Amino acid sequence: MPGIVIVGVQWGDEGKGKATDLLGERTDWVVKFNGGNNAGHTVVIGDEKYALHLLPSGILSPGVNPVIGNGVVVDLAVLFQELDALEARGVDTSRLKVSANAHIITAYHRTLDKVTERFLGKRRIGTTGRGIGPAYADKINRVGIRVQDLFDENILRQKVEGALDQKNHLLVKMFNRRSITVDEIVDDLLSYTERLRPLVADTGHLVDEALNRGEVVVFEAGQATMLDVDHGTYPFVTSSTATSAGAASGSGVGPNRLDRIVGIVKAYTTRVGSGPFPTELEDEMGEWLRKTGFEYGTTTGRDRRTGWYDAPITRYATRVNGITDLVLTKLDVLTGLEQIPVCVAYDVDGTRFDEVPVNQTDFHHAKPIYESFPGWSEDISTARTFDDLPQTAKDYVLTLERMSNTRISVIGVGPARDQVIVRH
Ligand code: 2SA
Ligand code: GDP
Ligand code: MG
Repeated sequence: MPGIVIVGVQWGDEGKGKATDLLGERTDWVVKFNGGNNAGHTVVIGDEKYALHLLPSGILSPGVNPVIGNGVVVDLAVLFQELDALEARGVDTSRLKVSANAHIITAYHRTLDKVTERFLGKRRIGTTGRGIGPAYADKINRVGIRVQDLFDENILRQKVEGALDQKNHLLVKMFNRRSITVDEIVDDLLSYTERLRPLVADTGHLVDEALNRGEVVVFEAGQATMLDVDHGTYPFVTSSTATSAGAASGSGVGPNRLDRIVGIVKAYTTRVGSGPFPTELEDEMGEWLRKTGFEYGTTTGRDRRTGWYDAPITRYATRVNGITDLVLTKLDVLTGLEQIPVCVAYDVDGTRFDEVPVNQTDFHHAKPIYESFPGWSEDISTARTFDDLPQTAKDYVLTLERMSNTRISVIGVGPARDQVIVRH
């Protein structure tokens, strides 16, 4: 099975970085296909902890070829900061390739992201402020700057002029900001050209040839199903395709190259930013989950909102992504609870919904209908086989598996690389 996609099932931070890293030993390529430095993947290797934003998690495995695909938006300053920081810690980053078709995040995208959020006030999305939405908007609006544009100053200048035209009007007239000059943007972008040149490639072609040779390629999603621009809780979503379909369009290979779709799902639920979250706990229990699970944003440090496991969301993600296997993470965090509630359906203004409602207002009104399952008090962080788990923990996993109609193949019992149970 050479083409493996890793996607988030819920609202992100399920542990995709660790899952990708785990596959590292048997992987030849890791392709990031959507998002940008809004992502935050934490990988723990021995005593070392790495927080990756723009770079694919596979960069930490020697022998893996990391790729930034055409579907990614690249902030060049962040790219080189991350590379320098990893190099300083002894990680070999020399195999990284960046798609010539990836779009660039510029200073005006970052500024627009921040001022738009401020302007929206209570209606804000709660973005990471990294310029992601405005960069994708320019891509769709056909005024984006691509990696390949950096190698022709004339073209770059024309494109930046075109992109700034309407934006300066908006910045000055609507947001009371100073206008941004073409020169400052072009000079900044050109300052990266020589360092960027050797990294740039036709990455779709490279990955396709690797698949033809039978090499293993992991397509790593940023964010998650419920943040996907089409299938998530729109408008409280990110601006890219974070579901498995994006793996093909965002890396330039055909959908028939995707053999396994692995969904990463947390044993409870978290969300950063605004938007509906039926099982959210805004009480001491929620604070306990946040503290115990260490649920703070990897990129922005924001508190993550926390709540119980939501089974309809996993069923929905399984359908939308075509998930073939689930990795259940952070089961260890639930240790010590007497009872563990699981959302099995929703009550929407008196009507029962067994699946995620298609109507946004319904999802905003959805109240969880819970079933409770007995917890366990034993430390499970050293369990390495399914049978090492206490019976009630096994039952919890089997219940979630039954509710999602998909096999839970791997269970996370701690942040470290070896804290996993692989079920055969
Ligand atoms: P954006 O910046 O335009 O992508 O924000 C739009 C929404 O997408 C959410 N989003 C995320 N949610 C969870 N984790 C993400 N990455 C970081 C992490 C987040 C952090 O791993 O912790 O550090 O705050 C991520 N990236 C985007 C975002 O919260 C908005 O709801
Ligand atoms: P990602 O965005 O999906 O890659 O996830 P993040 O890295 O943002 O957040 C997941 C966090 O959970 C990280 O701090 C991981 O080190 C940690 N983690 C992953 N799997 C497990 C697990 O099974 N148990 C515990 N306790 N922590 C885990
Ligand atoms: Mg994250």
